[in-house]
Amino acid sequence: MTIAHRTCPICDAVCGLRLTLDDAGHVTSVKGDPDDPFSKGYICPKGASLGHLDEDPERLRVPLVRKDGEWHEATWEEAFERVDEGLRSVIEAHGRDAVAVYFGNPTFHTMAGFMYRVPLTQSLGSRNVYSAGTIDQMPKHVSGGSMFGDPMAIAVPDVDRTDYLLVIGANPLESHGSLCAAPDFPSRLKALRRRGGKVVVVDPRRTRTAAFADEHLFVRPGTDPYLLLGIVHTLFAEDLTAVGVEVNGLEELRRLAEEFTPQAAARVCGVPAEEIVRLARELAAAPTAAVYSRIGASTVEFGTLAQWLVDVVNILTGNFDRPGGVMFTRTAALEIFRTGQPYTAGNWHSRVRGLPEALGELPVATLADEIETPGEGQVRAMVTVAGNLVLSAPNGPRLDRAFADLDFMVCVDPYLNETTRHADVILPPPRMLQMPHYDFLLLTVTVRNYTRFSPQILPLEPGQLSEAEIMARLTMIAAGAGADADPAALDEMILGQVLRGAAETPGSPFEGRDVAELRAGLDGDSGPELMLDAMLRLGPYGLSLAELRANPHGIDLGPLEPRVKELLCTPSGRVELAPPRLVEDVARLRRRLAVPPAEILLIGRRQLRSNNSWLHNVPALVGGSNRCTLHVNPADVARLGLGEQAVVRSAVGELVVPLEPTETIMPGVVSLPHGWGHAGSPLSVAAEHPGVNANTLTDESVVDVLSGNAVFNGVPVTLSPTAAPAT
Ligand SMILES: Nc1nc2c(c(=O)[nH]1)N[C@H]1C(S)=C(S)[C@@H](COP(=O)(O)OP(=O)(O)OC[C@H]3O[C@@H](n4cnc5c(=O)[nH]c(N)nc54)[C@H](O)[C@@H]3O)O[C@H]1N2
Ligand SMILES: Nc1nc2c(c(=O)[nH]1)N[C@H]1C(S)=C(S)[C@@H](COP(=O)(O)OP(=O)(O)OC[C@H]3O[C@@H](n4cnc5c(=O)[nH]c(N)nc54)[C@H](O)[C@@H]3O)O[C@H]1N2
Ligand code: SF4
Ligand SMILES: [Mo]
Repeated sequence: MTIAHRTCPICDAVCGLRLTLDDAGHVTSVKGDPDDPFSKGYICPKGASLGHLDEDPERLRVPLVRKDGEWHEATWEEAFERVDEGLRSVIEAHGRDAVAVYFGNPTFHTMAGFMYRVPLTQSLGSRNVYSAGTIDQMPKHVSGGSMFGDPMAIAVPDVDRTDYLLVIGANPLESHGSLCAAPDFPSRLKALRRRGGKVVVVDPRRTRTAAFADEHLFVRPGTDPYLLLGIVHTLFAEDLTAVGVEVNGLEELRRLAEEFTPQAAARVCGVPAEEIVRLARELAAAPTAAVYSRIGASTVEFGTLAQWLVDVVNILTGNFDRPGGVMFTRTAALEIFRTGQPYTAGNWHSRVRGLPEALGELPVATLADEIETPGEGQVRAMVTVAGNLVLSAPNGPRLDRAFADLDFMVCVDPYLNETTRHADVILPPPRMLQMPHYDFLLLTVTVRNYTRFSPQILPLEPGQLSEAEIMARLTMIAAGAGADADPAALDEMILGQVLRGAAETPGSPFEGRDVAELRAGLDGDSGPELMLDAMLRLGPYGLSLAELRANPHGIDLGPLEPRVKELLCTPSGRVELAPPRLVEDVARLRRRLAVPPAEILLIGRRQLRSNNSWLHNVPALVGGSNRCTLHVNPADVARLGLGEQAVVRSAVGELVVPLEPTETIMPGVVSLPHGWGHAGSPLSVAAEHPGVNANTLTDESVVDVLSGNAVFNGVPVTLSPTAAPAT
């Protein structure tokens, strides 16, 4: 029997786990790690199932290669040769832009994903770079980039010290938090209320978080910017502003908000005018307050405006960059990547629809256009890493058809699923417990400064490849170095760049040092570990991998401290309250007022035992309450004469779905979870609990214009009765 400690890699809460393994390497129990100073023993049902997930007998153990429509198990050499041939022939015939790459959500939860995403992108040399960013949080990056100059500057609510938390379009009691890593959100919110604080939730559904809160207000999907402008209007009108940082654009903001009176906002968003006024007054009066917002106000038509206005309200009420308000984490490893270069957006545009680049990426909402539309630069090959776009992207079924037409596709993924079934080659990473783990990115948004490294628990089997080696070899192939290039050479190149950069940077702990000597002093068993060691040593706490190994439960690095002055890199050196592109987009918001609202709007929802599309093959996580049903208000069921199921139609598709009538959703709104739609899947448990693909209904032609982000919430649909069995 062995006891091992490890951070849970599934969601953003970074809980510490305590695993027990038998001599054969089977996980016999998973508990929360009581000695983790951040998560203090908390665990959710997904973390508790980590052993089952990791040992899923249907995970791929060797590469799969498709020949004449049939899957064959292959050696790594055969698989990489096939990848080399496939990518080379597309690049030779059609150029580098003909290869698109997608980095899915788990890329941002693995060490290999963090380390090789940029090198792989650079070696592909294609403009067709996509990631989960544009089906999730790109609006936050664009608004942060525009206001603070740094698109990675994301302020997190200081939930442990705030007196007032306004949650707009997030459900942390089921999602466990996002762009805000706070393990055991329930206890943190309970503590907030125990110390006399208040929690208010704005959501078209009375979610678990809303039911827990002191107050819940229903809002019409997609209308949060009107609500927020109503709050801004009130703060100015009642002289309640208390700006504590240096800003530009205060007067312009005041003028902009003039027409959005609480009464005008109320007509659109459905929150009564007196409630909007009260929210503004309460935010201003609370000793400290934080507005926190996620998917419900990000994957919407005005996502960037919503995310901007959230920070505007935090700034106007004096709650920005101060304890109890919203604050910036100081990370142990990632500070060296803050470039100090002001952010620019829309540096190029997508070929077919002319959508803007953001953070070096194009919007997932236009990937199908780029594959289907002939001409110079048409996408003919696809590389996916940790993504299942057929279920995750807007109008997933269109991508399903588009992927079938590609000349070549390679997927780095442990499963043969709805997306990877189109691949010519699937390269499976090893089990999670066979990889070291460090949350480079999630640790940039923790509500306390904290760090924790998890060493690899189980060895690789003979001949098995780590995810780092898979990514490195893919990168070398993309760079034209061939199928048998040595991945260690790439690691040395990347490490050399980092060390050289540090040696040349004035004030860096490595300034003026010899690169070879620095390299010899690094500690780690793999490229990503060596990289982590370098980054920790260069970081503000002067840590090292050895120190992290010596503290297997993690290290508390103290409460968040004000630091906007260090991060700010706008050309003006001030926080921009009224960035021109955002101000311009308010015109679109104004025009929207003239468009009559749809009768029924579709939104999504997350379920406690799901995580996007990939946990449905674990028996303990499917069934019971974890079902793919449409939440609909009983008044709508009666009005439309619906039975146990209904036909839901949108501009792009239709579905037959089982209904779950519930008063917890506002009339005129229906909610369907995403990540389902496993009918016919080779994954046997998932196929028994298929559900339907919510993204059959979401419309890829509608995006948040500024960020190109997909719209999953506020999709116009119609509902009608059906007698046919649910599909
Ligand atoms: N309608 C609707 N659609 C949505 C959303 C919504 O709210 N509504 N939410 C969106 C959001 S926020 C997100 S982040 C996206 C997520 O969408 P995707 O980025 O497509 O991610 P997943 O669906 O989680 O698919 C993850 C894939 O990674 C594989 N995988 C798991 N672990 C590993 C690993 O360690 N290494 C590798 N290489 N692969 C691994 C899994 O097998 C699976 O194929 O979905 C989006 N889609
Ligand atoms: N259990 C579980 N946890 C997860 C995931 C999962 O799939 N399952 N996915 C992970 C990922 S990738 C992410 S990005 C995070 C997301 O984390 P969250 O954003 O907290 O997750 P959601 O449950 O999508 O919360 C969005 C809320 O917005 C509401 N909403 C919808 N439309 C609107 C609107 O127009 N306005 C307002 N104000 N509210 C609206 C929805 O009803 C929902 O309650 O969760 C992560 N954690
Ligand atoms: S809340 Fe997230 S990180 Fe914590 S145990 Fe559950 S899935 Fe893992
Ligand atoms: Mo996400």
